[in-house]
Amino acid sequence: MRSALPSIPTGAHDCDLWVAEVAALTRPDRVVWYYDTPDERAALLAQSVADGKLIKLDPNRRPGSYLARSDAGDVARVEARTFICSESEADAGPTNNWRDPQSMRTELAARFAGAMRGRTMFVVPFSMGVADSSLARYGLQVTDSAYAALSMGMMTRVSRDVRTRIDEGAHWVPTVHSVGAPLADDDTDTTWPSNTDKYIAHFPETREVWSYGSGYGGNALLAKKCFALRIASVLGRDEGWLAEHMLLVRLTSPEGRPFHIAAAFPSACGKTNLSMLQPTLPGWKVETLGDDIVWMRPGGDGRMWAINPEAGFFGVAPGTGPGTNPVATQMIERDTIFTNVALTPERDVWWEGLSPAPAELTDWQGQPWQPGAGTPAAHPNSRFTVSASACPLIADEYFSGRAVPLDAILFGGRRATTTPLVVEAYNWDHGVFMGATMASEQTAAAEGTVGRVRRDPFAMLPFCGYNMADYWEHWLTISEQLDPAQAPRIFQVNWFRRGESGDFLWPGFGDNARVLAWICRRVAGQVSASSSPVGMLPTLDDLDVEGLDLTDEARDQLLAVNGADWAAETSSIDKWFNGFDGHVPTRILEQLEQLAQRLTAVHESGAKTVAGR
Ligand code: GTP
Ligand code: SPV
Ligand code: MN
Repeated sequence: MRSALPSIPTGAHDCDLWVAEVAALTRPDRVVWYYDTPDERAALLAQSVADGKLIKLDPNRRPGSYLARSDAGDVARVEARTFICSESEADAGPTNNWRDPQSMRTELAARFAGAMRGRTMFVVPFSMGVADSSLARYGLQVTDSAYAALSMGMMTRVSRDVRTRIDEGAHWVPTVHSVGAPLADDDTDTTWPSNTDKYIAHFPETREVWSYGSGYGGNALLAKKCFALRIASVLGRDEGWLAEHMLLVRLTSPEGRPFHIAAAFPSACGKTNLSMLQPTLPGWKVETLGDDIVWMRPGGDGRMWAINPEAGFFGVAPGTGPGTNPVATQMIERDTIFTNVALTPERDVWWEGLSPAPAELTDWQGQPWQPGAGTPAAHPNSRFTVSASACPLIADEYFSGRAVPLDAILFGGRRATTTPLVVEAYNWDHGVFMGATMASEQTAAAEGTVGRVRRDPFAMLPFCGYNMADYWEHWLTISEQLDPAQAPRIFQVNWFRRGESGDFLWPGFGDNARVLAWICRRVAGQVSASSSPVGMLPTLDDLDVEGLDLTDEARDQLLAVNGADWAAETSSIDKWFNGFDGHVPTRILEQLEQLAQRLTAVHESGAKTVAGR
């Protein structure tokens, strides 16, 4: 039996060897290659139901759909147990948990030894992006979770063809996942095996991922955050491209001009919703390209070209309903795996925000629930997993794999104060500064205190596989390959500003199209903007708020730049930059300086608040 982590495969035939080595270490009962063919999928779903791991929903209400209930201690990403194991600590930077790769390998080997006893080890070959496209990357996920294998089948492009390409010598990223719950002969399995001891470990130099102890979301679907963001960000640094936590959408104006927009919002801050919004402005058309991850690279033409490397959506259930997101509501009518939502007596699903609460339910933990129970029926980070092909607005590029040229990049978060509804950066450096200094209220998508404001640069705080300050430098450098006239324009948005009553000032959802329309008009050079210390704001007539129940005062508040708030913001950014050991690029420090100067100039002119009107 092995007692060390297998070394890194190089060359054509090592994939089988590597799989054998992982099996020798983890000791599963069986090793099964999983290609997600319709027959394999049907069999694995049926087996999971028979094993009590999935609940089959009523086929007349929710055809082809299932409910999974996780362990109460395994409901979100675990950032404190997520590690970047680069050779040098400085390469991980102050925002990541660093571990020495050799000592982590030893620690992991002890956890993984025998970890799959009594279980089936699935080997899942997957492609990120359409397999033939130039930006595609391949990987293998080994997992002892049928739920993870089934989810990978929807979230990525899993096929025998990928295995063939790997066998023929294509580069691939090895990823290993165990729920960390071996079974002895007489053990009965639990519904959601997991371990209180968790590791989500990344080895940037050898491009490997080892995940132990959790079966949930980004901890377990290793192609997503672990590969497509943390490892891919390192590949992008080394190869001249960018891996980003962004949605990707195409808006076509009433005149028929397409605009491609990518937007980085932190977890549970509105990416899925914006990627499939139903515009409340007449004549605008939306096509969905992606809801969570974008890979982008400058083309020889001076434009930035982007793809969504994923094939499915792992979306937040609460808040998703016919009023807020009718497209997603339709998309998950069938062939969906739900996790940690409530179950109705008719064997359908329910969550807060879907519809008025039914009189009785079974909550996400399997307990009886009634309205007024005082706890949510669905976990706040409950999710749906569905193929992107089910999205009624899915763009052709999902099938062709073609990249799209970006017109605008948006940075946004949840900020009750400070950040205006929309503001345009003065230039690329200012835009990178906006991304670098984003802050947002923490959500239920990760373990931690919900509501606490934290800096989440580029919405990549939990997802950047190397030093965050070096990543900013990479963003600055990459612009040298862009034609300034054709480079994506950069904007900051905030749907979550609150008024004095504590309510959101902006209606959000489909009405966000009003902001996107202004952004498209800016890109097209059709509207002007007014300068403010923090960037360029819409002028009164250009932001279409026709038909909204919005007072003049609310509109002023939405676009207000409050001097005291921004003084606090700049000093907090300054303090935060000091934690980067002199790594922050000079061009970013200059942006902070310029922001402070613009704020001082306005202050000296006597204004407390400057709005864009
Ligand atoms: P991850 O999958 O964790 O990366 O999340 P996400 O960024 O895709 O967020 P998502 O679109 O799933 O939205 C998260 C929550 O925010 C849901 O409960 C939504 O209903 C809510 N939300 C999304 N857009 C808006 C908006 O414009 N306004 C308001 N008030 N809430 C929104
Ligand atoms: C996020 O947290 O940003 C998600 C969910 O998209 S997870 O896949 O669990 O990371
Ligand atoms: Mn996400």
